[in-house]
Amino acid sequence: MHVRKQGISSRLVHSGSFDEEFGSAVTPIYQTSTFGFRNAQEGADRFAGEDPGFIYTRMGNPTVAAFEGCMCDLEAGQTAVATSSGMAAVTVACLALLKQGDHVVSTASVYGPSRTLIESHLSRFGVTSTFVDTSDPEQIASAMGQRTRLVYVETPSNPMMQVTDIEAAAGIAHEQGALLVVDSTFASPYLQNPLVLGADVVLHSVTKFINGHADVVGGVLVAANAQVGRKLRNMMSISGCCMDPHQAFLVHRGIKTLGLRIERSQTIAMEIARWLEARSEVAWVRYIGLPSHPQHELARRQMRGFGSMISFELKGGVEAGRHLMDRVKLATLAVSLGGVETLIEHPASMTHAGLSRDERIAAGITDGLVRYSVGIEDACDLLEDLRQALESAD
Ligand code: LCS
Repeated sequence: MHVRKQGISSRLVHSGSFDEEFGSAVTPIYQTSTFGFRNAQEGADRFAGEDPGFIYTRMGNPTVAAFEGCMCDLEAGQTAVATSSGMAAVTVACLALLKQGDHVVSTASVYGPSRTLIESHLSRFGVTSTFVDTSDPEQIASAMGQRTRLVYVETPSNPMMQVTDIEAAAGIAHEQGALLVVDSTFASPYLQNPLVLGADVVLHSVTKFINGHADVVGGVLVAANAQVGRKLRNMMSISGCCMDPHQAFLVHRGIKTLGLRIERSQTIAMEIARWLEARSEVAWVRYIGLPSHPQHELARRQMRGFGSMISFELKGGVEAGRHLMDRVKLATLAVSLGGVETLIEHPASMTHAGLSRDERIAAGITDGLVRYSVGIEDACDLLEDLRQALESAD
């Protein structure tokens, strides 16, 4: 089905969702580990890549392929590869695109485990890395070396909401013969398309906005060209980081309402961010939609909206933050983000606890920072929840 020319909301609903065999409105769950061959020649042809049929679910499956087709369409890529989790997508990208002796330049405030993977685990295989503030293109350029093969950017970044200029980063990476991989989890394909801006690979933790209902863990990689796409698919299959058909069915169902969810949650997020900024207890607020955000103008150019992630710090620091997290009643105190339910968490002791304090502070992740993922509840209830938590004496 050729749907490129349709608007994003139409494509969210329809891409990859039709089953040719019986005309079912959504792709069914092909709950099978393996696919029979009609004869030995057909099996040989499939393994040789001369017959596109399915072989074995770790390598590919119709339900998973339907979701991959949808992601390829939404991100304007050539090849999409679904993975068992967002971290599986990060791992597959790194293993597929790096070798011993290579160097990675990355965003200092990436999701904690992504940094730990690159800095503490890939280093055991001879891969070196430099983490910089990629919202400043000059810092990317000056971190590049002879052996830099990958620029790995997270934008907006978790949890500091730093926005990196994807076009500028692609220019710097390509000039040095490196590839640009963008973790676009915080934006989702509804708000930003990194491949259109020159990135080679875009990745998502589909656990977040794409699925949107806090009931599935998954990931996806989309490559701008087929050659890189083949490397990613091979590594996904070899490493066993595959998405299973039931997971794919659920995330493909979730993505249909991505636009509705984001439109609503980002409207509420703007209201809450403004409210927080005006509160005397609050030291600072980071929300991309606020003019006070350092890359607000860049986000306006690069993204189609500001999303629903807010970071802030209370004047009372860690203690005040803990007090708040323990007293909210409607927001759930939990990690993860991008779902229909509002979540609150403490990066220094939770999502980013794997980093040393020095690394965290250098990345701007202060001890008192609180991260708030806005869901689709009523704005007035969320504001009241925050108000009572801020004002409760004990
Ligand atoms: N990339 C980003 C930007 C993320 O925020 C996460 C998870 C991942 C990759 C990994 O995806 P996963 O394997 O969990 O599907 N971020 C989380 C967070 O901030 N809280 O809990 C998980």
